[in-house]
Amino acid sequence: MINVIGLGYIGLPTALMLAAHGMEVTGTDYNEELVHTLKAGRTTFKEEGLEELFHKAVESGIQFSNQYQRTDMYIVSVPTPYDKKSKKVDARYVISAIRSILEVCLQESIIVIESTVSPGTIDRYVRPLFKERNLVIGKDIHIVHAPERIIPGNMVYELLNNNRTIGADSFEVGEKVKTIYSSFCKGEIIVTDIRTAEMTKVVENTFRDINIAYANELAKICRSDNLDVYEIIRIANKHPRVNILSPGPGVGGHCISVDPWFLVGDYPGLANIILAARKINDSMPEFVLRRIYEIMKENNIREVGRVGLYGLTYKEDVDDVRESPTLQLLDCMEKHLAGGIRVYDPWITKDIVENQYHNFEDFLNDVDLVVIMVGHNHIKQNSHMLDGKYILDTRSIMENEEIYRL
Ligand code: SAJ
Repeated sequence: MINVIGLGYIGLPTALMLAAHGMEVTGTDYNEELVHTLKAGRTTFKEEGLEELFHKAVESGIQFSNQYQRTDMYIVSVPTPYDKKSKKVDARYVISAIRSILEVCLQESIIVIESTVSPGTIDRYVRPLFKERNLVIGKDIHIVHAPERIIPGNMVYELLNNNRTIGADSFEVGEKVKTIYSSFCKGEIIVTDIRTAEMTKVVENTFRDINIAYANELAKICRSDNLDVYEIIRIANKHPRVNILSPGPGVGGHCISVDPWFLVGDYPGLANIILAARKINDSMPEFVLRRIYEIMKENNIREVGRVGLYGLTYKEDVDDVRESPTLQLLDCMEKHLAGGIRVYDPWITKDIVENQYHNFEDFLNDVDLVVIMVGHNHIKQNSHMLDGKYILDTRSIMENEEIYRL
């Protein structure tokens, strides 16, 4: 039996996928409410194809529990936040999950860590936990790192089709874990050592952060010289070896805006482009704020209360608000003691910020300037409702020529 620890954005789809492909699976989470919801037959977040997968897994007998199970195979997918000051990975949830596993696991268990960790974390924080208990690694217990790679919004497809990396101390254990993932994964599965797997994952997300930063820096340069960055990127991308990403209001999500900091924190003085990229992406919400003030001035909009931010999530068509550019922008406004801006997101039903609306029409009635922070399908389908409003489109999703862009 496989015990999946942590039933969040990664753990839940992974547990469901394994169960739906014939594995005996128990999903464990310490959040009682979450386990209760799953046991009652409801999923805990929205994601394309998740509902269907959930039903398949339930039919195949998946169990949910608050308890760690006595078995010989664990997959750990708990959060790995970073310490905002030191920029280093905060491995406390991984450590406590492993401690709890060691209380109950069978001899020769394999513990797979899917959570993203910075290079060296397993050596520094995980191996000592085994030594504390006089467990011989490679004999009494095995540790594996199989970093997740799926993108929110397309998780189910990517779980099935992405290539994967498995880091293990021995080829045999790596191959054993590969067999389990092969039950559903159609992509190539590469077995390597643990430090390489740790580094690879962080490097992938940093690559994307740097590329987004380039697009964002171009947006700033073009704005300063009155050039159309979108047209320039469109033309440049016709070159066979150029693929510039899209500028935006900042980088959010729990991965790309976090993982590069691990490299900055662990390799001070060496991670220079990486640090610069982080700073550029983190400066974007403030850049948007300055654009808002410019547009207000130009159009005689006197009150911030007549401005509305559309979108609270970190990207389109997901309900995840972690590190979202809109939240960063609201933070930035608070620092400047500016309040009163209106906010609406069709994907967020809970009240999480001040002046948040749950009805699109009410929101539109109260504002003159709509700032599109997220390109949800909802706004694309309802773009006609914005007629007569000033629009700042930070994602460049609207066709209309007359609107403001970054
Ligand atoms: N963004 C831009 N411009 C772009 C692309 C993205 O501003 O051209 C913004 C998005 O709006 C968002 C942020 O960047 O705020 C990140 O979004 P994303 O869609 O690029 O990535 P995530 O964070 O949803 O998922 C990433 C993926 N990693 C890579 O693409 C290298 C995913 O494969 C990983 O599994 C995930 O991080 C993770 O968990 O590490």
